[in-house]
Amino acid sequence: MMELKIQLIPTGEIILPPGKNGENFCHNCKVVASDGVRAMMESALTARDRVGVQDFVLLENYTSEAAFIENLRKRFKENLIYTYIGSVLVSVNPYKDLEIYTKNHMERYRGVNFYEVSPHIYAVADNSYRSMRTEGKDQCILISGESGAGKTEASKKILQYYAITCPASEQVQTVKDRLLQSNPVLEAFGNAKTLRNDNSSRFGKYMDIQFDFKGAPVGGHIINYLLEKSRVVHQNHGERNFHIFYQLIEGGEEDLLRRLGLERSPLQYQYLVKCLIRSVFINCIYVIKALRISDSHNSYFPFSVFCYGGEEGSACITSDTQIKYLARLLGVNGSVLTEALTHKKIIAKGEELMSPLNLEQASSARDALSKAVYGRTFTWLVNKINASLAYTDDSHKHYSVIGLLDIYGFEVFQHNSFEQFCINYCNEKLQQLFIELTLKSEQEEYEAEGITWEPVQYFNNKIICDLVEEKFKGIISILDEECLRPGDASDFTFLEKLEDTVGGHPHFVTHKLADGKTRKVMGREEFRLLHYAGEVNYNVNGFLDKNNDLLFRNLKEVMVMSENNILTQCFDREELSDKKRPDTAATQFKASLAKLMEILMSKEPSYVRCIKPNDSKQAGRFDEVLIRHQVKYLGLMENLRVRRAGFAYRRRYEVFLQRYKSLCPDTWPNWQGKLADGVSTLVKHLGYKPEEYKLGRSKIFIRFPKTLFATEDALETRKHSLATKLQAGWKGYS
Ligand code: AOV
Ligand code: MG
Repeated sequence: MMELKIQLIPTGEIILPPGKNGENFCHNCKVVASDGVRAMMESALTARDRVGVQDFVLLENYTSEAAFIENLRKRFKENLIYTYIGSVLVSVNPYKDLEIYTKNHMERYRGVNFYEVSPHIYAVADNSYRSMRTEGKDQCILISGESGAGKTEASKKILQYYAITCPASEQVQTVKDRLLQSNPVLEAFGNAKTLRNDNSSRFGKYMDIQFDFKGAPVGGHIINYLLEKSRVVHQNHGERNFHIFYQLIEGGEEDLLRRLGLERSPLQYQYLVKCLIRSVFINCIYVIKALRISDSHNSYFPFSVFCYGGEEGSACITSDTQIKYLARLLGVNGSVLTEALTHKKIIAKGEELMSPLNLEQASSARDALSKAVYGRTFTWLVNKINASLAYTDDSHKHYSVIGLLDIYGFEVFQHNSFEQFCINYCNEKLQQLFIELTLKSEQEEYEAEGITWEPVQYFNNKIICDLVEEKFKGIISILDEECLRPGDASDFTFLEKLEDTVGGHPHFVTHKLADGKTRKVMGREEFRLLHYAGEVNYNVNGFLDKNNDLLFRNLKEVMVMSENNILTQCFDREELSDKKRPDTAATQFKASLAKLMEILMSKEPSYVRCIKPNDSKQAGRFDEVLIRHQVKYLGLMENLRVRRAGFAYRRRYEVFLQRYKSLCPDTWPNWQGKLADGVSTLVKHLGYKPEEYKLGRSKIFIRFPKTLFATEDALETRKHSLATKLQAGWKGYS
């Protein structure tokens, strides 16, 4: 019987263990046998054609976008959703459950070199973990991509990987459980169905996972960024409010609903009726208890009843029952609350007067209160989760960190407002960081190794970040200026001021043309930003209010008197003293993003670039136009070119020499001199041309994959012939 023996050569970056699709056989698979094996080899190579390359760096035609997309398509068709560009992981959302996240899969990636196994989110997680352990440097994993591309799923997979594979003890298990449990709670309160994604994150999340010296997760900390709280009071058609409301109404226990004064049907509630699909109820209350967030009888989340004001002219509350429930839940006096919801306190000639609100004003006061209560409760919840995750063991205070960033992705709707402006600005900042760090780190390595190279041209989106955030002349500064200006400031004076100040900016457009004519395709209430990821028209309506984010003073006064033990922690008496106006929403957001960038810069980054395959959330649909657009704006082609224009492979001298020394009589069996000289002797003997490689301080840089492939081939041939000769009793080098 013929023995089939297929040998895979561990070339580090190139080879994979066998996979069911044959994707692991690449062209330097060598067959140590004959005939029948050749057929097998051929089928393996065909498989390779079918499934594409697992690292774009290996693409023959690496500058061709078409080849790039084709490779993605081949892999997507075979359910191979992950592909590398060097160490960057590109992930395409499969929109279906794949059997690739089992414990067995986790085991396969544990402690294994990045390139020895097929691309996977677990490989990224494991690589960061090992770097943290071996190099002692804090890590972060940055997950980006547009809304619905799979960022949140990716971050959950990473967290699960650590929870399963890292060392455990009883105490550590509790931390692991809490880390995992924090997700459904935060998603219930912070995610919602949008037109782009049924489970869209409406807040940004950065989570530190803290590891002790044994590599066990011992704590965590979450920073949340700007929750889209306007969703509490308004949703676009086809979208929903935050999941928690539907979960509560559809799945909450009778007793709980009774106490909250809630009816079963969301149709009852103005805030919830825009889109009704059934919710899967996750019983948050239980998880909240498990997290030890809430153990007091008086700490129900106080956002369950809403009331509307009455007639034209001056508003009134139509339902006594509702206001009673509301007052009870908010822990405030009913009549004081009623007055605050229907009147505004004004000061005229030094005297305080209560002026009645009309229906519209009362509605917006009610909405402002709902937003404030929800937004602050959310922050309170994050703080509580943090307290529950805090690393408490004083004896081992030192810990290492892996940070996970999962923000809201770039989004464009028919109608885009202040929230989209902030979300897309946040994505600009992240893209900026990606550009700086990928190019910078690549450049730094060449510098450190004393290698000169030609930088690759790429679009730097710094110009757009500046347009938004620059002091005095940036959009946020102009918005703030209008927010603080007394008198006739409005959303429209803001737009006018924008036109005056940044009208000539190459990434800013309004309906006004330079020659005084108007651009018909644009509304008069809009400005357009040419983002790195595409054009977005923003409607200025509501910008000032949302940026000011103010609550009428008398509503604030009511809230600081609340006896609800959550709200007392959310509304501080200090707020009533008019010492300093709080920063506007956009300015706070800008400052928090600047801090985030600092945090990320201080860590060793890894990247996951998520791609959305189609707009209909369908499995198996590969919409080429949509994908090409993302490949373009994510800068993946540039990323690949930088990776290749530099050098496709780099190896430390000792590693290179150890592997290939048998290929040159001067380096075999051991090289006695300097490592660099040994490598130089070896590659000259192998016939490397000067343009194919460079020698740095501690590493050899090889420009083309084919050079390394050829060397691998030579090594294999040599091993083969050596084996034959040894069998024939041969001794010595030839
Ligand atoms: P996002 O986080 O990038 O969007 P999600 O991670 O919420 O996107 O993914 C959207 C949906 O795609 C999920 O609810 C899943 O149904 C599906 N999905 C994503 N990744 C996978 C995967 N690896 N395997 C199977 N299904 C997946 V946003 O938060 O809207 O920016 O703001
Ligand atoms: Mg998300």
